[in-house]
Amino acid sequence: MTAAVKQVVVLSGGVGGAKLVDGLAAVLPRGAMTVIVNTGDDFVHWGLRICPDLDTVMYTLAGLAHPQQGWGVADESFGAFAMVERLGGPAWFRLGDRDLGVHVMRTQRLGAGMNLTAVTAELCHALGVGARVLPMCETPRPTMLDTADGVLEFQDWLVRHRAAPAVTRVWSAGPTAPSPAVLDAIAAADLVVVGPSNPYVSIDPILTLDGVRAALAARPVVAVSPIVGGRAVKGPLAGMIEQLAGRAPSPAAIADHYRDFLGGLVIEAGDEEPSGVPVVATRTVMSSAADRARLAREVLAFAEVLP
Ligand code: FO1
Repeated sequence: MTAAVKQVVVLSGGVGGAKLVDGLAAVLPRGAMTVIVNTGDDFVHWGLRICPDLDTVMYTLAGLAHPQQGWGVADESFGAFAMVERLGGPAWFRLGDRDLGVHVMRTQRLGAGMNLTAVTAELCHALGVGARVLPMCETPRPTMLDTADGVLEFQDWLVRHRAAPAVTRVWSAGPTAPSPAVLDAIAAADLVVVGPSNPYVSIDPILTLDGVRAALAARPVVAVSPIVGGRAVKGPLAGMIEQLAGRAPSPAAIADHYRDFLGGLVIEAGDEEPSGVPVVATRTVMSSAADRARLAREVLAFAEVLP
């Protein structure tokens, strides 16, 4: 690639993906980044449409995200949660009062007939988020997991069951059409970055939408490994690679998962191993805003030298 990177599209899900998005937002000019976000984690809870990965990206870019958790809002109160619990309502999924404000507004705007892309843009604008944040599709497409305890929806498995039941299959229910803006963004991208997200539950829901893998195969694509030293930086990924791919968690497992469109892989220094694609090794664990910006710069620099 020779031209300076103009439009960057990031595929993101979970906390790791949002951190890299934050670093890219810090180093790219305003208007240069579009984030395509997994909505397979979405569910209806307390009668509200909850979109965890959209909110994690939005809160992170708005500087509102809970610093340790990565998801939810900093400086939260749980007055409403405590009342719901007192009334015998579902209390396995912690919703803070400020977070609730977003779910209330999103549910109200969707109910008024707006689509999720428009509602997300409205919420991001209100919170001062400059990047374009796109849900992967407009309609619900819940991620389902076949487990030893039966078929579970994603949040039920991850939060209520603490990701304990072994997973034999991850799949998506619902329509398979990406939103039009998603395919347009990929087609217009000078570079696509796949964040350090869980390939099975955060990225596959995006890849399995009609036309997405083919669109990616026509663009330069760089991924950041979510596996460091054979372990997941956060969440249940290492066990999922062993259960679903029947192999040890490693950069090669990530490279193979994205084989048909991957141009290069950014891995943790020390994890070097043959993985069939160009690789750059650096520090990929992001513990500060400086780490996020540095990794973002290294991803962009790596993309510049790819064939
Ligand atoms: N994760 C938990 O482990 N426990 C929770 O109670 C919880 C609440 C929650 C509320 C809003 C939100 O946007 C995310 C929340 N998460 C919680 C995280 C969520 O399950 C994951 O971040 C994503 O779905 C996958 O990364």
